Amino acid sequence: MKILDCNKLVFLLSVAAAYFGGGTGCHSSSSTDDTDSDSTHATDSDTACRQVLTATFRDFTEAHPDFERDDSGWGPAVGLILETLDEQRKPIYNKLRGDCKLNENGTCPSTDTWQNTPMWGYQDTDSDWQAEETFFTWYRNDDEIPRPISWFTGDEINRTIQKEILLEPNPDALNSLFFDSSLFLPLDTDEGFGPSPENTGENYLFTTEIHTQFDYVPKQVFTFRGDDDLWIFVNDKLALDLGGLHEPFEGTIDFDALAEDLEIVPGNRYPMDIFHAERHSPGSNFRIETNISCFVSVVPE
Ligand SMILES: [Ca+2]
Ligand SMILES: [Ca+2]
Repeated sequence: MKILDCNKLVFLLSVAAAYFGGGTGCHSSSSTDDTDSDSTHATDSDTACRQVLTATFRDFTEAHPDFERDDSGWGPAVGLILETLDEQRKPIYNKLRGDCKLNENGTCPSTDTWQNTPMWGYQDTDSDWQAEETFFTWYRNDDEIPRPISWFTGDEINRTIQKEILLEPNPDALNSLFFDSSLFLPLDTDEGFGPSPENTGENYLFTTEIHTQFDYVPKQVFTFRGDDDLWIFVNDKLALDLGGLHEPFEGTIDFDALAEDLEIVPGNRYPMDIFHAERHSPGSNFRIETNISCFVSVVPE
């Protein structure tokens, strides 16, 4: 599969719809990309079916205890969140530790000893995150986070920036869209908190929140590969669970195979809610491949 370098990735600032080609997360521009993005997006409205995912990025630094945390080096931790969304369409912390930590084969080791044991918050230094109250901040704006908080000494926990991720036609597959970055740094060094960790010179440590809708037709699939945490909800039900700090990992939603569980029927439009976190430098991989032809953005109020 072709891997595009950073300059092939186009992020479009949704807060300035007339602006294309800048703020790409890359450090130089590409005239070819500018042509592609203009032809695809210049006349689209926010509610149209588009080959774009509108993303809310929240920038963090290692001052947050869940970011640049010691990494166990294993695969995803399944079951860190519950299998439904809360009333604000945010993921819900699982007070148990979840089902298992996947191995490199994508299976749960039978000898796993931490299955469904309670999380102990601050005492649990080996867990993938610190506590329910720290996870609460991942997908909420700084001014939505109640104060005071005991575990953070700075003024701002996060800074929110909205951008768009352009899905491009996949040159290796018919009727397929993709986005691929092996250095996924959508926030420039002059955005958010700037370089973090500072010694990397790049802006790692951020979360990605996407709310969209799609029209379900048979044989659709959606594949994600990346690090770190990634959860996808379809029709308000957890459809892909790659949570936790981990190496790049891949998972696929086969909508037909999951149709009964997700309670979806061809011919109808359903919500898809995507939650990602880049929580440890230096790796940041983010790859989407799907034969869903377009998405209807649901921009948060
Ligand atoms: Ca950061
Ligand atoms: Ca990472």
